Amino acid sequence: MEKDFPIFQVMDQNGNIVSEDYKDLVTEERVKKFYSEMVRIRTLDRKSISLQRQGRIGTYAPFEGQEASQVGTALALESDDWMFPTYRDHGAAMVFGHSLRNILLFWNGRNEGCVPPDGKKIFPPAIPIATQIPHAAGAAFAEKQKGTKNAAICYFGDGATSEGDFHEGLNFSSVFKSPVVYFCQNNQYAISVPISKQMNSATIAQRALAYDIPGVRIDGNDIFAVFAETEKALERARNGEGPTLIEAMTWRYGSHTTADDASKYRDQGESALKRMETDPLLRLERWMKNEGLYDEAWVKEIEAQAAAEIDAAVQEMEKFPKADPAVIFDYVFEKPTWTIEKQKREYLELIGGEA
Ligand SMILES: Cc1ncc(C[n+]2csc(CCOP(=O)(O)OP(=O)(O)O)c2C)c(N)n1
Ligand SMILES: [Mg+2]
Repeated sequence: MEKDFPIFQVMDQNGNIVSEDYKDLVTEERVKKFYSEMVRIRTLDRKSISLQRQGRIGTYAPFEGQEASQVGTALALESDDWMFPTYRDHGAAMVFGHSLRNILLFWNGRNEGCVPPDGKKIFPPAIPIATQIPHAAGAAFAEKQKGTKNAAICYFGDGATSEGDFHEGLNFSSVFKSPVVYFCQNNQYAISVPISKQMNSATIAQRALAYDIPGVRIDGNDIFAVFAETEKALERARNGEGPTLIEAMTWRYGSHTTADDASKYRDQGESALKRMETDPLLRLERWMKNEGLYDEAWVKEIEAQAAAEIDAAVQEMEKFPKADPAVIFDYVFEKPTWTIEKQKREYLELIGGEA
């Protein structure tokens, strides 16, 4: 099966173009956009880890290593499309136009952080694994029924493909030809469970066969491959040809979350080596150097811009009015059960607040 689903690359790890058909895709302007967005989201990611370590946000899920997958997909979307992220896809949400302040509020446990800017169709990050897959199938189907050309992108990890929701979502959208792109970031781990213990099939892409939809396997650290295949899948979706499953091979360099220690279950040497060889930013840098387009002053400038933008968002997040503790009970169900009301009363009494 692995040879039926080869890993598609436009650019190899040394920054050389290996798919001549896609040469036109690689323009200086596009490279600069890809690079600067990857810097922006990496800066947010690193800053968030340090905020968590200082107790200024809650548990955080880092995505360093997966930037090409997130930026390449988000930049392929049209502004009226839908985005269904997981807890690890706020890089994609940021590139698609989410509010940075709200992304940080989310990581501070605030329900306000789930709200996208007006008109942006970005769902709250799915924490329960794979629940967003049927949501995306349904939202995309609704767009089709309304006769629009809008599509949806749905992100999930390798672990999510073991869930029933994955199969239900793919089946539904295959039958009804929902305009949705299923984008799996295969970072090869579901927390501490390696993919070899997660599934018996050699690839995730081959699961598309069961639903008679296209399944492709790509190098998720090659931003050109990500962009090209996502665009192609979106075009199919808009043309009424239904969903596509993309398996993007990648790796998270950090831990699952700030509450996890990857050294307990993963060879750190292997991760360090992967970073040297496959880092999506380094790869683009190598392309720029090969072409004589790497400009250190420009890189410093975009790094400084990203840092300033993120610092300003952190200040806004920290200035945001304090949370009302009652909201953790108020948003469980539309109408609270008597047990939740009792818990709320007891909790507010305990902390000296009012019911
Ligand atoms: C329904 C459900 N079961 C279990 C969990 C606990 N859990 C949180 S993250 C995770 C692993 C998911 O791995 P993967 O889909 O590969 O995504 P990644 O974290 O690697 O991005 C699990 C099992 C959960 N959040 N939801
Ligand atoms: Mg995973």
